[in-house]
Amino acid sequence: MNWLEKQSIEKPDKKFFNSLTFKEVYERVTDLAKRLYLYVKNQRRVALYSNNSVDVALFFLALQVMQIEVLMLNTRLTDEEITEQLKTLNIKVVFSQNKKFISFQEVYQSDQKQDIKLAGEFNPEQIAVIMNTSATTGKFKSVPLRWKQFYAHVEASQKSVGINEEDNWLMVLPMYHISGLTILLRSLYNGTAVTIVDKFNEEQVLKLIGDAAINMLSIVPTMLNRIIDRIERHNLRVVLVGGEFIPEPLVEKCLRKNIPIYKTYGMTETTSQSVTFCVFNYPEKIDSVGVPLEEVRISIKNPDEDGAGEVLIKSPMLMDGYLGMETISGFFNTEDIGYLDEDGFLYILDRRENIIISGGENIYPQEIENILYAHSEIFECAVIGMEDKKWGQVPVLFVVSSLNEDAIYKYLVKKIAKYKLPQKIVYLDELPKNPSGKILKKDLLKRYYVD
Ligand code: S0N
Ligand code: MG
Ligand code: MG
Ligand code: MG
Repeated sequence: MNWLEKQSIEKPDKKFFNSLTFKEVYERVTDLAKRLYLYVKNQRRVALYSNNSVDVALFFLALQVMQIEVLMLNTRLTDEEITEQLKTLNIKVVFSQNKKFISFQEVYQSDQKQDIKLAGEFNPEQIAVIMNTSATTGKFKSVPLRWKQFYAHVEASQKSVGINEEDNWLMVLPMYHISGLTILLRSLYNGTAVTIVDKFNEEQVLKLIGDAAINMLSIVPTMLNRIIDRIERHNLRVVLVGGEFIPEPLVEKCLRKNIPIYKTYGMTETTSQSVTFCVFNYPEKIDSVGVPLEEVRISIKNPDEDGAGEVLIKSPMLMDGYLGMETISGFFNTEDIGYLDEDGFLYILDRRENIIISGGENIYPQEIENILYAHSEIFECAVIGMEDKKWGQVPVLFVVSSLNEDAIYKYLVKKIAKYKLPQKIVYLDELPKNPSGKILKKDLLKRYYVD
């Protein structure tokens, strides 16, 4: 029996998400699967394109009981980026919130129902979701997550943050990121409630927190910064914060306001959370990202004299390997730099080289540079992350080019999502290079400080 069927029998009248009970979700999903059959009958893999909604949650679950691989598309991507992802993954069928693809409404209204056999149990080896992550090469990599990774994740996560029958987890992080999707899956496994909102709206989130309607929250620092000063009363049991560097003043504010902040470190490749801790319990470890979840092992590769090196992770939540690439045997190299203290707490000193995290979205300079170099009037370029009050970091472009700013933006805006666009362009006659011709990125920011 799969988790949804089980909860619909054990807790039929309990709220699952928004106004729907577990039994209602089960019935809606079963009905939807029958209507979906004709659309997906020859497909092994389809995509969902949607901001958070009850519909996308229902479609996701229906595709799971049909044992179809689901690519979750980031709705901030441009049409060109989406086309490229669908082509690479050989996906022909996309369901979406709007008419861009096959709309959810169309499927609900279809009267072509097929009686089909649905998954009794989620097969551990079945790929449940695929999420594409940007990569240092400039081309995205596809992370396939199988049910076995989710089985391991929900248990380990539950042990790290506990469970309460009254839990109601606010989903403001997008379901197309692992940070949002795992909220749905943890709650499905735990038999607890989720509140899905379509986008991050400060007033709405503050109201939900203030009314004590929700007690569980996953959030990135960029969002938390926007609301922290205005949180007064609350009933929060766990606030899971991660996805980007977490500034210490933000953590301190949470502590002062009695907000139970759990710092977390994880990524799509590890099915989210790998390392977590409640800062209340270990205020002296405020700088760390926490201790490994059960069955997670952390190892530091080539440590320097201070014990810092590349952070390696091994765990049952770790993906088998990127699609089309080698299977990982043993440890996965996050390429982030960190160290473990004597109590086993992990500290992240530096994110992997060249990654820029803007508002929780990962940006790889190489991707933007490759696109720029494809233009005949861009002679040299380097994209570098700069600290930013609002987004944590933003990309800045250093360029040697005969194009003006407008022309550069016009060229980029069709090709890359808006959050990847350089927030500033600095023109130079030539970029600093080492004797072998490699652009000295670290020098650039220092030498041409921009504010
Ligand atoms: C921060 C968010 C909410 C910002 O979106 P907002 O305010 O809704 O913006 P819009 O109204 O859509 O657009 C306004 C303008 O802002 C630009 N823009 C939007 N987002 C960004 C951005 N990130 N960077 C830069 N610019 C942005 C728009 O383009 C628009 O521009 P103009 O005005 O010019 O048209 C939103 O970005 C957001 O939802 N961010 C969070 C994404 C996220 O979930 N990231 C985490 C990914 N990481 C993981 O999944 C692994 C870690 C993890 O699992 C985890 C993380 C946190 C907590 C828990 C966990 C866990 O382990 O469970
Ligand atoms: Mg991601
Ligand atoms: Mg907004
Ligand atoms: Mg955008």
